[in-house]
Amino acid sequence: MTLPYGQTRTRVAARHALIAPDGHVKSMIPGIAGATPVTLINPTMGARFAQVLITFAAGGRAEYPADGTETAGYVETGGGTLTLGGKKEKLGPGGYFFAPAGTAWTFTAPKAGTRLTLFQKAYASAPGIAAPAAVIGDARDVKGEPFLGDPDARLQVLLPDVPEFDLAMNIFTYQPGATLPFVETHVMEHGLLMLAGQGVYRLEDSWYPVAAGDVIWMASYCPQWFVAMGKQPASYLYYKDVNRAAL
Ligand code: UGY
Ligand code: MN
Repeated sequence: MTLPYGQTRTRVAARHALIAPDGHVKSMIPGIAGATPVTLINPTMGARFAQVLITFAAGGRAEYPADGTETAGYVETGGGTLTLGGKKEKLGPGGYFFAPAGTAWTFTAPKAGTRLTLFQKAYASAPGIAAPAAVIGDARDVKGEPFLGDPDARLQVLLPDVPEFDLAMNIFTYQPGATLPFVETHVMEHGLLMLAGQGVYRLEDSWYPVAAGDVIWMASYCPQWFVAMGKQPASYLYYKDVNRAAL
């Protein structure tokens, strides 16, 4: 969509942000070559995690070292080869992974135009709870469960829902007209990528029309609500910090 000069749907507020694709600017990241990384959310915005979109050219690669950062990754389009924890697997659209802190990983041999979204945070250990293990999966194999009993709003939980994991990565798919059942207000933060369709997102006291390609940051306690609109289902990928003490 071409907007008149000097206009954008992007809004960056104190406790939420909508980043529309028209405003993307690359910022190179060590270990990434032959690709365009865009850091869409990070602590400079007030977030406690980062959301990065990497769009690969043919022959591009991403190499991440073993350090204190953990990464959940999702292939939106295209595909490539993931090397993680002694495994080497091809990921296509819907392929995803979790690389625990202390585990190096690479993504190589991408198809031209591959879009890989990363959610990254510093791993938070908890007394008596083991560190999480690496995961490689395909969203097509994960059943969507009705959200709070609504079969028109289905949630796919991509990572194990156990205390070892201090982050979640889910896909929410809504039939046109379906909604989040109430305005949620919670301590967990979200990073979100609209994968398909359109709708209206309420963030604090603002209502935003959103469509595939849009990215949203919701800080802790940002009141949030969504309604899917149009004739196609709407779906989004999102990150959430989970399973750790309140203080
Ligand atoms: O998991 C969640 O908190 C989810 N229901 N939030 C959201 O979709 N904005
Ligand atoms: Mn939520």
